[in-house]
Formats: sequence, C-alpha cells, structure tokens
Amino acid sequence: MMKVDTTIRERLSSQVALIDQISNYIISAGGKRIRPRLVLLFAQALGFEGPERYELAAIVEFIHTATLLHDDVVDESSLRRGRQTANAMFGNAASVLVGDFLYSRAFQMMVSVNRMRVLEVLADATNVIAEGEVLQLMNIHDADLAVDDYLRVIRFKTAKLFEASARLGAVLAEVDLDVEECCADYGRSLGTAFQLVDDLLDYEGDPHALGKNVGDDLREGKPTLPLLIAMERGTHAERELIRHAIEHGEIQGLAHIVDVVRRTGALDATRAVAQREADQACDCLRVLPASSSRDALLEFCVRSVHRSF
Ligand code: GRG
Repeated sequence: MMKVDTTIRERLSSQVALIDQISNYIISAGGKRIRPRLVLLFAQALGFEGPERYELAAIVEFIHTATLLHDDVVDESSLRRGRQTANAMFGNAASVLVGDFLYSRAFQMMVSVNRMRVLEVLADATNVIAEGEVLQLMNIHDADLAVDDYLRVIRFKTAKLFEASARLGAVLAEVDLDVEECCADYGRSLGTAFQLVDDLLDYEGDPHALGKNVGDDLREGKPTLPLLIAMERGTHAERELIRHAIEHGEIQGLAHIVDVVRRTGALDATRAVAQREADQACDCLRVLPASSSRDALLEFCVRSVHRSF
C-alpha cells in the first residue's frame, strides 16, 4: 500500500495549482483505501506480482475519489473523512471539475497499462456507477420504493467498483474466466454489504468515528433499507412519520425516526441482509489457494459488517 500511495502522489501532479490543491486535500485526508487493497490482494492471491498492480490500485482509488467529489456536490454534503468536503471548502464548480480531472487521469493511466480488458472492465464499471447515481436521483422522495429497486441502486453505485477492483486482480493474473467471475462475485457481494452498512450507520453511527454527518440520507429524502423496513414494521402513525420525512426530506423528526428505526429492529434487519451478502462473498473465496492475502479478504467480509466507519 505504500507503493500505491507513492503511485497516487506521483500521478496526482498537475501544472494547474487548484487541481493540485484540491486533489491533495481529498486524497491526503486518507480514506480506508479498500478498493486498491482489493486489487492488490486478489492479484497476490492469484500469484501476480508485476508493478501494474500498483497502477491499477491507484486507478481505482482515483475513480473512487472522483465519485466522492461529484457525490458530495450532488448531495450538498459538508463533511467527509473528518474534514469539510471539497465543495464546502472550494465550491461546487471546482469540486466537479477536479473530479473530472481525477477521472480522466485514471483513464490515461489505464491506457498506459496497455491491456484492453482493463479498459473494458473500468469503462463498464464507471458507466454503471453513473447509472446507479441517476437511478438513485430518480428514487429520491419515493417512500414506496421496492427493496429490489433499492438493492439495484447500491449494486450499481457502490458494489460495481468493488466488483471491478476484485476482478482486475484476476485480470492481471490472467486466470480462467470462471475464477475471474468468482472474484468479481466476491467484490459485488462485499460492496453490497458495505453500502448496506453505510446506510444503517447513517442512523446509528457516531459522526466523529464516521467522519461524516449522520442523518444526511433522510435530509436528502433517500429511501434506504433501514427506513423501508421500519415503515413495514411500524405502526400506522410511525409509517406516516417516515413517509412524510422521505417525501419532504425533513430531519426535524430525526430523533423520533431513529427511535422508530431502532425499536422496530430495522437496523438489525439491515445488518442481517449485509451479513448474508458478506457470507456470500466469503464463499466465493473458495477458488483461491490458501494464503495470507485470502485471509485478509476473509477478514474484509467480517469487518464490512461490523464497522463503525
Ligand atoms: C465520476 C464515474 C463518476 C461517476 C459520478 C456521483 C457519482 C457519479 C457516483 C457516486 C457513487 C458513490 C459516491 C457511491 C457511494 C460509495 C461509498 C460507500 C463511498 C464511501 O466509501 P468508503 O467508505 O470511503 O470506502 P473512504 O473515505 O474510506 O475512501
């Protein structure tokens, strides 16, 4: 990961001062670097040790960072990674444009890796992520959203980059397609579990540990699984309270809604769905030979469900 960080810093450079300033601002704030770790761990678990793995790991982190910059503008978020968001610090226009810089720099780097399959995987993934974000926009304020439609959004907007990251490790190692598909399945399930937990932490998390505000999803009128379950299980009055909050994006009733979400067991139920996805991810690892990398990937399954940030 130190080599990945060095690659990130080297490839971040631009002659345009504002690009350097904003991209360094968000990249140096840290982040868990899960997606680059997936690239490295799958490549290593499958016996690939070439330097391209650092480049691909940096590429997926650049794409992730570009989506965060754009997402915080779309969601009007003010806190990320324990700091003011780039849009709060530098404005929306600068954030979107530096997101564009990181995204297009990632594609320059992909070309330098000179493997058509890598381009194909990441071109498809980024397109699906954008589709997911538009689907989510269409679902905002819809209190009658079906659970399957909610799950489709999170598979697109979050799980797809996890899937691509895991798959790229396998692509580098040039394994058979069935093995590659198992690696991709792992990434998809892990990413789904990860976003489900992200959505429940928005109701039970500690903003200091999370590094972002809680209650943001409700303020934006996002019908996430904890709310959908609480509506199904609550009394008529509780259902109407949540419906009104989703439809109007109001957080005045946040404390009451958090109480309903907790009392109906909606957070535990959401975590149980995440646990099922994480278990599926674990199963996919059977295709890998035993190694410390495979152990680390197993550990991710546990930590994606039981995390506080
Ligand atoms: C630029 C390709 C492109 C698309 C723009 C705005 C947008 C379309 C997509 C947003 C997708 C998005 C931000 C999904 C949420 C994913 C998510 C769970 C982010 C948080 O990931 P962590 O916890 O973040 O890994 P850290 O800070 O640890 O890196």
